[in-house]
Amino acid sequence: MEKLRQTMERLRSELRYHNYRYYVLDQPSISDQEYDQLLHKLIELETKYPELITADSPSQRVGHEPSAGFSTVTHAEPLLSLSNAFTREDLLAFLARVKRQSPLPVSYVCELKIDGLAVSLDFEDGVFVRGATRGDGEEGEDITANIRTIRSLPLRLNKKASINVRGEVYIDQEDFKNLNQKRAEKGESLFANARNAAAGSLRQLDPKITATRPLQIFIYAIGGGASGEYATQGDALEYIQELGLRTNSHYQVCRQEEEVLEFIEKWEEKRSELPYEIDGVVVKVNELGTQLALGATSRSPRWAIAYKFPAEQVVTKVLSIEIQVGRTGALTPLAVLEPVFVAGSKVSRATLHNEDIIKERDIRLGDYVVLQKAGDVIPEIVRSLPERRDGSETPFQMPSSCPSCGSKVVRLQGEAVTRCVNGQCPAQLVERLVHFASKGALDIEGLGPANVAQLVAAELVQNPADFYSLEKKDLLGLDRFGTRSAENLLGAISRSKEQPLSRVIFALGIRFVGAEVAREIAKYAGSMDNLIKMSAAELLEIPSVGEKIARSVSDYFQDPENRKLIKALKRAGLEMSGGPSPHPARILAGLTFVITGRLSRFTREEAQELLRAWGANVTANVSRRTGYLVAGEGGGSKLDRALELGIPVLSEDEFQEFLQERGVKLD
Ligand code: 1X8
Repeated sequence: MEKLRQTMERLRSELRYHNYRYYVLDQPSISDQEYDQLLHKLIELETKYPELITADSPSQRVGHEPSAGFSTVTHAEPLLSLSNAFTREDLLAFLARVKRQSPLPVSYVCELKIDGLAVSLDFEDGVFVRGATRGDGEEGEDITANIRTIRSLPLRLNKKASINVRGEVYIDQEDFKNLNQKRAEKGESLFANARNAAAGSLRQLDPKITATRPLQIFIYAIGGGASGEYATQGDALEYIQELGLRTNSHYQVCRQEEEVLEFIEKWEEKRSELPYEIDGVVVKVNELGTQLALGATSRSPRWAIAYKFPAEQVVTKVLSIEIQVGRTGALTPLAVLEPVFVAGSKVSRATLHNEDIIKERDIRLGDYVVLQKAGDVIPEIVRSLPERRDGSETPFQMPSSCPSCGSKVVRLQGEAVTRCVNGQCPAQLVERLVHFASKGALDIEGLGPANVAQLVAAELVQNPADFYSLEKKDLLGLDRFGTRSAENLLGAISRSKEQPLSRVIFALGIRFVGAEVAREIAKYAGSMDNLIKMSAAELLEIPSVGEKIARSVSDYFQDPENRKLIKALKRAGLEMSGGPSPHPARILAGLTFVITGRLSRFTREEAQELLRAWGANVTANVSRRTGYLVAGEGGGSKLDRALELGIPVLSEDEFQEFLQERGVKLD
């Protein structure tokens, strides 16, 4: 048995070596037939002696069972996105800032920006154990079984390292074309571009299907920053290669800024010679110590930038202009185009933003226009081609009434947006409800535009809280709903009650409150009850909340309709908590104080400021809602009123003790 085990391990070792030569180095040293013979010998032995199969055997790339769904993985270290540079000026500004902020001389590494999907991979003692998508950067999906099928990823490293690496999964252009051709022959739907094909393949629940897709991978970084093995990104790339992982060979260490610019120019010209799509160049600070010193914002590292190649442009025709009504009532004109391929995908619609932009770009119905698309960016109409007009083109006119509800629309002075201001407008309601249920919000699968529109039309849902009182019989009366789909939807709705506060805040669709700001607000407020009570001034204390946001949030919660909605959501059983713990500075949140009389240790104003800084409310008059009265020397009517209402009264000494007990620092 031991001899057999050794034989099998020798076969595996040989196969690993040839895999490496073929997929990583692109320098095979045996023929495909010889490789197949080795693999078959191994599989034969493994079939006979299944107890001798190891998880990292080259035969074990395809898992056995399709899974029901992907589980969530929390990244040990967030996967940040890169900030973008679209022009030479953007890039020079980045280089200048780095130079200014760096303690030591800087060199750079330029790498190709692969147009694929970012993944995070974990190895334990040198064995591949987990692969995850980037997700929102904090949490991704566990796609280990699918990643295992990628031949250019060794399942075992050359060292017994326990490390996390990051890379990009992609499909070569040629492979993508063949894949689509095969799909066309089988009557299957086609992928719009290589990136979508790679994304779709990684999202397969059955790894057997993923295994048939020509996925490849480049590894470009090691998680956790510096280690004894390398002190620069250039060295890290070499170390990644030493581990047996596949890196992209077209990188360059640049000591001069001029070299960075030359690298970019060179690849902008030569990009079409590569077998895969790139959408730019990543420029990184080479020295890991300097990377650490520069740090990162909440979104992206300050030591790297993605220089995006200029957008691709094509000419197409505007067939008509439709009007969309958004959740805030904004009327957005949308150009319906003669379909064209641009930057790897088919485009048949493009937003025209608003009336002024259409005028500025002089876009008329029937015009030929220049359409531009850069990588993953939304396609845009840049200008019209007046020289190609034949006189049949007609200028665009913003409608004077809402295409959904027919009420008059308004455009305020100084604003570019035309709005339907009917709060009951069904199109707005549908959009608000769809937003509430969307992926970044309460994430209720099954509540897309079509189903929500049905629910609104059937008058089953008038506000988001109504989702929670839907019953199976309500759904069974709708199009495309059977017992199974109705139960699934009700399950998804019910599960959404556990979503954290931050998602609920985002889901409400408060103007100017995106997912990121919602997270900050949730962290600070700690609970919906606290948030409702916060004044605009208090909201302003939250990092990343400025005047505009603070006013919008406080206006939102002053509106009785909105308060009713929050109450209804609470009654429906939404937890609206469970998010990150409250901001340490808000340990007095929810408490209301009144201060009266003269204090000796601080002035009344100082005491007020202190309390507010730690999250408490301070009001002028004692009422049933007052939590504590702080009474200094000579308190009069307020003291009487507090005693009458049974509200606790604190002397100045007691007040200080009270604060200290709760961890409020007094200096
Ligand atoms: C994204 C990408 C990076 C690299 C190549 N391709 C990408 N798509 C690289 O560093 N070589 S880095 C990156 C990111 O950090 N978001």
